[in-house]
Amino acid sequence: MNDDNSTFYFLIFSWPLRYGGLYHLFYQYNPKGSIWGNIVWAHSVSKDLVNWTLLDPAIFPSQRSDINGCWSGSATLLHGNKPVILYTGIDPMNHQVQNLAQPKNLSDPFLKEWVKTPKNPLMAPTSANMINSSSFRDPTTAWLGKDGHWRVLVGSKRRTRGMALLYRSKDFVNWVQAKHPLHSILGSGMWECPDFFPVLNSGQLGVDTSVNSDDVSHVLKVSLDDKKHDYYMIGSYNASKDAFVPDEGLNSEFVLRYDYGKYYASKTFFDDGKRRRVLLGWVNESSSQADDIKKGWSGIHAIPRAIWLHKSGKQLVQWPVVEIEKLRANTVNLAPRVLKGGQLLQINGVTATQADVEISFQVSNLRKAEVLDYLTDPQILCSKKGSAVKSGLGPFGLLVFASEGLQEYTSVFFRIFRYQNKNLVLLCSDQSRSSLNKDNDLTNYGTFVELDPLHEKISLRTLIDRSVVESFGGEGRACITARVYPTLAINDKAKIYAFNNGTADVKITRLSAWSMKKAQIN
Ligand code: DQQ
Repeated sequence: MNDDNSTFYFLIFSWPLRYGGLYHLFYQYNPKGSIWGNIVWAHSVSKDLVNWTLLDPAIFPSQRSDINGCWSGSATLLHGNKPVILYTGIDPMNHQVQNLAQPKNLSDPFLKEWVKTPKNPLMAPTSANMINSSSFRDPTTAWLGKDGHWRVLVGSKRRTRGMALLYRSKDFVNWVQAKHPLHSILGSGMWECPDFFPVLNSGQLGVDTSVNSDDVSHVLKVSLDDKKHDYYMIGSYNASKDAFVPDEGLNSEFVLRYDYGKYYASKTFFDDGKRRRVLLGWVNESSSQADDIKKGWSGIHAIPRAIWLHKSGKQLVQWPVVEIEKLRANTVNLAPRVLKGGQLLQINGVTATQADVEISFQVSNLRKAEVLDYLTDPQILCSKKGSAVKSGLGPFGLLVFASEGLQEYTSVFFRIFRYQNKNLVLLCSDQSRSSLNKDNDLTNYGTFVELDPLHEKISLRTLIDRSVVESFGGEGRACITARVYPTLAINDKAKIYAFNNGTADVKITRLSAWSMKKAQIN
């Protein structure tokens, strides 16, 4: 499986239940093999975003306009709770075109059958519009303007200029390309899977995709094909010009990422029932293709995250949806304690291969913080200074998937630096020792976390599940997802530790851990 194509909450009106709903998740899927190919839209439903039931593929090649593949796209809920899907079809000439599908029967809560309009394709590259037929894909969820016209974005590029082409329609069938893209950036390359949505300027609630007022900022997220990461910008949506204006200026480049590990082709949706915006993303493999074929599957979707604007207005915050806590079993709470320089503290009593761990650290002063002479890319810093490299303040954090003799472990940790007059908190996920199988991708990941290490808690939550380690630093201000395939640290052989490999002591102010029950899948 790959890209998350769309999720929405579909209300079911039935008597006597009267009111309830199902989340519908669509994603890119190869029904004939475990590596990319033969792409259809797989379809799963859930009542809680945790337990899922797989249905038959919703959209698969059947028309001239999608005969070579049904690639990414998005759903939109039209007036009266009517879902529709716009997706990219690959036509007989291997051109990318945009198609529409609708549920056959709206009284089926599972929305099993989808019907394509015979008018497809609704948007196509022509010699007149100068669109490159191999760079025209992944329509967004549409939003409604005050003029009653729907708007949708399609990812594209012209030479090296990545862009989000804008289309408008009154009836969702006839689409007219706007003269200017919503936004474009020279040198950014192809924009895959764009997403464009409002976030409230204060608070954690979400709003519908069509909302635009003084109370919201807008987020433009794109999956940069050249970098294979999901980047976003915060700004405003100028509805009269139909243009996105980044807060950092029109010429600003993509800097912020949803996740500094493996995370791509993600999508958000507005969850009306819980009034939140939820993010779903694809986490690709660290295993080799040969191993993927052997194991018979590849690609997973990360735990859905609630997403909102940080009070600084400068970045987003992400947190696993609260429903995931239903899987927590046997809580282990450790009393606050000092973790001495060089100390390893085993966290007993939880299933180490399937766990949720929350830990907070406190440092009493920053005298021992290592001085950085120049600012380096945090990922490079994490590669040079893995968990075995000592400094004054750090590395301290968690060792997960650790084998008995520590031949294998994955470490997620903080390191505090002093750079000019600023204290910098680095969060790393170090996979270099995660597996003795060297065919795996063992790259280290890292990012700075915008937090004041003297006055705020230095917190980390890590969700561990067999081959995935999803970490949330600084209460969701920095996320790193890693894929690991240990050979020794498996089943009941795996262990979890808190560790401090710095020279200065740090205090653990909170440590709670849970074994996680299995979600019911299928
Ligand atoms: N995956 C889809 C494309 C999209 C890419 C094809 C992103 O539509 O651009 O499976 O991973």
